[in-house]
Amino acid sequence: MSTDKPVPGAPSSVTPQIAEPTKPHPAPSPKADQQGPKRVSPTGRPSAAADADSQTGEYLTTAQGLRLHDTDHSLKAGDRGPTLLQDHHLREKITHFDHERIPERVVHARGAGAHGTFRSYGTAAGLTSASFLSSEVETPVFVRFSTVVGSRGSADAVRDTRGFATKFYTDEGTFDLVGNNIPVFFIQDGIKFPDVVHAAKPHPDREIPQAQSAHDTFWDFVSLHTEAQAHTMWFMADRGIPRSFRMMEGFGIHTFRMINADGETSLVKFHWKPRLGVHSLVWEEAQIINGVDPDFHRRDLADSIEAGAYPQWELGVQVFPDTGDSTFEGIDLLDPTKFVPEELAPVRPCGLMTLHANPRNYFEETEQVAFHPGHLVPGIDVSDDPLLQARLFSYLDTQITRLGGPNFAQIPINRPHAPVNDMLRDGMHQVADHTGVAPYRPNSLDAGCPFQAGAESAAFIDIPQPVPESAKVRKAPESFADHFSQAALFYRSLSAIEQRHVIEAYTFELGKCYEEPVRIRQLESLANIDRDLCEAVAGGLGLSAPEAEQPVGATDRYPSVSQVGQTWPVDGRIIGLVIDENSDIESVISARDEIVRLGMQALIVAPTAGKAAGSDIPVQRSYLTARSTEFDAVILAAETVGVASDKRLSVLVDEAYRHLKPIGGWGSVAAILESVGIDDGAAGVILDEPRTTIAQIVDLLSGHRVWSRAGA
Ligand code: HDE
Repeated sequence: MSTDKPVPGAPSSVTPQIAEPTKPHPAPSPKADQQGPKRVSPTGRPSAAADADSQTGEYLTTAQGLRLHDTDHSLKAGDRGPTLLQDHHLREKITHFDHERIPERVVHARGAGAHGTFRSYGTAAGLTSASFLSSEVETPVFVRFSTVVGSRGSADAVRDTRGFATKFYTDEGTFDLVGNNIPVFFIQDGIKFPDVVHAAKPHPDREIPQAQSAHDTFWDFVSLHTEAQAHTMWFMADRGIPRSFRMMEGFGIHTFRMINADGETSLVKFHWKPRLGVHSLVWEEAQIINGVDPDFHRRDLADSIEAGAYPQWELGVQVFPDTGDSTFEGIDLLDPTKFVPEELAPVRPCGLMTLHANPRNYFEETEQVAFHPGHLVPGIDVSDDPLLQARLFSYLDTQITRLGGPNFAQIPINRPHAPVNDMLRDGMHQVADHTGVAPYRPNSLDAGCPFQAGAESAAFIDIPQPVPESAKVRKAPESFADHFSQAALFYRSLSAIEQRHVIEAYTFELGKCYEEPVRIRQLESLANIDRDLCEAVAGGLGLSAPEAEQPVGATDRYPSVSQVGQTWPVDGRIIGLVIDENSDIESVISARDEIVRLGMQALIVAPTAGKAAGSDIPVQRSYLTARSTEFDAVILAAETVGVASDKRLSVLVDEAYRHLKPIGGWGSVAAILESVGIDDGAAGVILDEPRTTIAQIVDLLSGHRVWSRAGA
């Protein structure tokens, strides 16, 4: 069969074409939320390449624009003969394919991104001259969330720290806030970063386990380098398994120095506060998700943006006086394994970020985006934190390998929105259209341009911070020697149920280690941190709790680190609405509409895919494709009592119950509950008519889970 457009001049004996699925037609325009970054060339000219890449033209061409007649058969010496070297199209196509992959990030390889805007409240004007913070302006942003340890194709819901990197395309240049979802880090000096990463990555002999910390080399490292204990405690807690990127805090971790228009400096720590609150999975749920839907977080981010439930975070700063010793309330602000509880230094809100557009092309945007903590703007400078100092070297360096040379700032997602007028020239993948003859300064040939800017013309001027008088040494300050007190204060600030999760996490992780000396050494750290914690974990491992050598004494409690005990908006929460052939469709429709009206998503789960029996209502999941882990709450609106014997439903309900999710319904709900031994008066189980059921489920969801079911 041939296309309806004859190929002019083609011999009649050409190879028959494979049937086209459709006639050529205009390409659908990108989805509303996929508008992508603004495309301007580094020189400010419209990028010629920008529109050539959208695969919207009618005819298939080579990279040189040559229209192709056949892309399905290589050029051969006869239809059964060998392929000819002459086949330039085959060679171009295969060669390009052979080079499609670039090295994945050495850490944070698996990520998901989104575009959005940051609207400043202008409240930080007293702290910084940075234009995107000091006045009420809107700045485009691109955010990439990531896990740290796993490869690019690993699962989302692993126990790990999450990256939270934001690129602000400000009018004074690009500012990157490259943070994590935990406010402390593993190590105090960047020189140990290769070591901690080697320890956390899969073992070098068999390359297992993937994306896990539950293995010997990881626990060997953190028990030997006890500065890692505070960070480890945070991700053994629920923060290590977030429910969603939308429900994570973000932290710049390091202390930064800000300078205002009057030249006054302050020390600050950056915080992102999610509007939906900080929420997590439970461990069994996370493990199931990793098999059932390894893309869980990525999907959640994209789906919520597409559904219009735009994720939002408020940016805030903790502010500390810049008194010269970089210490606040006895906490060394240059030690990245320490955080400052909000009870001691409240977070001052500076602006609101809304993510409203998914990337148009994953590779071009999410994969090629290049963050760097050294991408600063006037008004924000670094501190002497030795971890941050090493990062300032690493990010630029790694992009050169990962993105194939020094010109990665010309990739559309990395292009600043501020005018670029640099004197960087040539190099691999140079695509800028530089004019002029004098890329040096001063010069007299290109009208003397470019000129250097001053403070009055928004130049970045390094804050002239005095350097301590000292000899060159390879050592850490005394204050860095305290490795346990913050782990203890964090643990003791958690609620009882969160502490139980921490105990279970340590017991699980150490239980996966083969080497007993490693387990015992980690128990020795726990003994210093908290006696009860150590005993509980040791008990689970069948070991005895060692004596503490440097026990942390009494600590204050800082409830701000706990995730339990408040209520939050339920926007974008997902409710599984389970029906069967006999469900009353009118109640199902009104329940679905009510859920949507309340800003949540309803997924109808029916015995088969297609339409709900006797209606036009589309079914989103069948009993076969649904799993409890997709839902924040389950509503059972099935009417056939016999449905209770369907194993798929009883597994769904049983899991939802064990994972402390609200369960409600009408119809045969009581029979289904009974089939899995759930009392219909149990906590978080609501049997009522649709509207009341939904209202009560919303109440429960605002606290995230039915904590009382776990005895909390
Ligand atoms: Fe990173 N880190 N890091 N890191 N980091 C990278 O840069 C590094 C650290 C963080 O979505 C790499 O472009 C060193 C702290 C995020 O693209 C690399 C040290 C924090 C991302 C690198 C640290 C982070 C990275 C790998 C110790 C939280 C993902 C690919 C001195 C404040 C960014 C890349 C994205 C990525 C080095 C420590 C956050 C190799 C040497 C602390 C969110 O350059």
